[in-house]
Amino acid sequence: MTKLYGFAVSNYYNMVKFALLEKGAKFEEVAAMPSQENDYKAKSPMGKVPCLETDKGFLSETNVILEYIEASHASPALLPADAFAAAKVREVMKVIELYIELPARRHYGELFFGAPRSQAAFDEARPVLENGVNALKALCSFKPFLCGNFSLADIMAAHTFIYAQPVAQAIYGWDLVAAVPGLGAALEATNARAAGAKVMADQQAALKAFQEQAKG
Ligand SMILES: N[C@@H](CCC(=O)N[C@@H](CS)C(=O)NCC(=O)O)C(=O)O
Repeated sequence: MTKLYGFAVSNYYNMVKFALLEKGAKFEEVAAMPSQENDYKAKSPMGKVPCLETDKGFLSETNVILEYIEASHASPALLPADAFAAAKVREVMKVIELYIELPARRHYGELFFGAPRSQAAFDEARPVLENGVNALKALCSFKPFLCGNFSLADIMAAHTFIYAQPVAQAIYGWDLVAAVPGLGAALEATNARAAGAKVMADQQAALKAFQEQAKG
């Protein structure tokens, strides 16, 4: 049986879980934290969460796992059949990962773990986020989802903005979602899907437990 390793606070983990649930795939969740121990790195070579155990072996890197899920479960399609349209969805996914998720992630330490502000992160992340937001405005139709029909890009967006929005709000006083007309409604529709609601409920419960544990 397919096994998804990770934890429900991880937004990358939740992207994969969302896709598996959308596909109606049978899978088991295995609790795992990022680790540089050799036994975990045998599964996920960078020691990151998530990784997926399949009947042929392990896979890491969320976009790769999402592509594998799409290729191995035909229905419902989460990428368009047309090659160009599918590439446009992948373009949006790449923009979200490189120019929203990764710059926002530079502030996770400050916002979620009480780390001191990194001035370099403060100065460098905002212009990247601005370009990312502008790219989404240019690339997405929001009719009604990011690229028209529901796709992997919506899954990635939902579990990127879930943390990127509060990060940008707290660090820059900037509402990233409101900055992209149509994005808020698309995210709401994504999170209202049965799979989206299940992932969100699990994420909220895990986040609460995580915050309570952190308080000690
Ligand atoms: N590029 C990786 C990033 C995954 C990632 O950063 N996961 C976080 C948890 S949300 C993690 O494992 N962090 C620990 C680390 O970076 O060592 C992917 O796409 O799966």
